[in-house]
Amino acid sequence: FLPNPKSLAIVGCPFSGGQPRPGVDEGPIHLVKAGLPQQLADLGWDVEFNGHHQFEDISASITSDEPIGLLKNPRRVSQVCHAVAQTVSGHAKRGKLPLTLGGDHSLAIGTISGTLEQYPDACVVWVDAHADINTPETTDTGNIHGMPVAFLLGLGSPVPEFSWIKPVLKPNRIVYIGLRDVDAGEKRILKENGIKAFSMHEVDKYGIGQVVKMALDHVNPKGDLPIHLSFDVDALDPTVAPSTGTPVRGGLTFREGHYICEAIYETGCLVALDIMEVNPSLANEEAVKQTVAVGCSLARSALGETLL
Ligand code: NNH
Ligand code: MN
Ligand code: MN
Ligand code: MN
Repeated sequence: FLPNPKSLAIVGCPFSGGQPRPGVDEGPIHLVKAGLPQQLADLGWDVEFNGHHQFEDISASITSDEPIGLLKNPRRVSQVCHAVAQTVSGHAKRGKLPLTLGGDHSLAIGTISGTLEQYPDACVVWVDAHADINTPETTDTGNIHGMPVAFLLGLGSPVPEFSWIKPVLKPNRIVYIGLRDVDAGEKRILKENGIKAFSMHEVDKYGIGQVVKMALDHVNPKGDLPIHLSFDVDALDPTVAPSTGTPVRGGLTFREGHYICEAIYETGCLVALDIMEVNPSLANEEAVKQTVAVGCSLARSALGETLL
């Protein structure tokens, strides 16, 4: 599925409305300023980047965005994700691999909807400390970045403001790696829907090589399905990626994170990539630099950078 000649489009998404901490909207700006487009061009990709997505019109058109139930900024999140879905599916239709730079992880409602529009049988590898599968009923925080997977699966009672989402993702087409902070309601949802997840416990037990193999065997048993990789940098240990909104100790090492990306590139099935939740306003300058650099190197690994 990898486009030939290798061609990708960067979808910079300066958006933070799916969670409360300001600054994550600066993530894509820092990743691009750090040289990511050129780094990918150096790997042989034809890189399209025409500036970051503009969400100002959407924000301006929403005069009041009162919570719906517990959901915060629901109209803004929904409309931003709808716009991102159209951008991502548009790039995919034109044979480009969309690389979305977040921004908070609510954006994955858009990116994965966009991917599934073009590749209805795509599977999702979700790398995260969190399962992001709360429904509007189970959420404790009301932060929509903790809910994108539930929306994509069509779980929970429908929210009219999000009715554009086609809940076409199937529970057996998503797999998690890196989980270690999963809410009680989310654990129930994962069990009830038989969703496969490899937590840090399994990473410790089997090693990352075996975990990635088992994850891909589950979600892509014949190796013939397109893969969407959605990588939340908080999957990495906070010593590796400190500048993120909800760091959780005990995460993936630098190499484990990169191994996942390399192994998925090797499948030849990658069709879309998200690098999410880099927040350059959290932590000191050195830590920000380190986190931005890790975001860039994860993207490079997923897009074919090899060690030899
Ligand atoms: N589970 C929590 C919630 O629903 C935290 C989610 N936070 C994340 N997810 N950063 O990746 O709010
Ligand atoms: Mn800045
Ligand atoms: Mn996440
Ligand atoms: Mn997370």
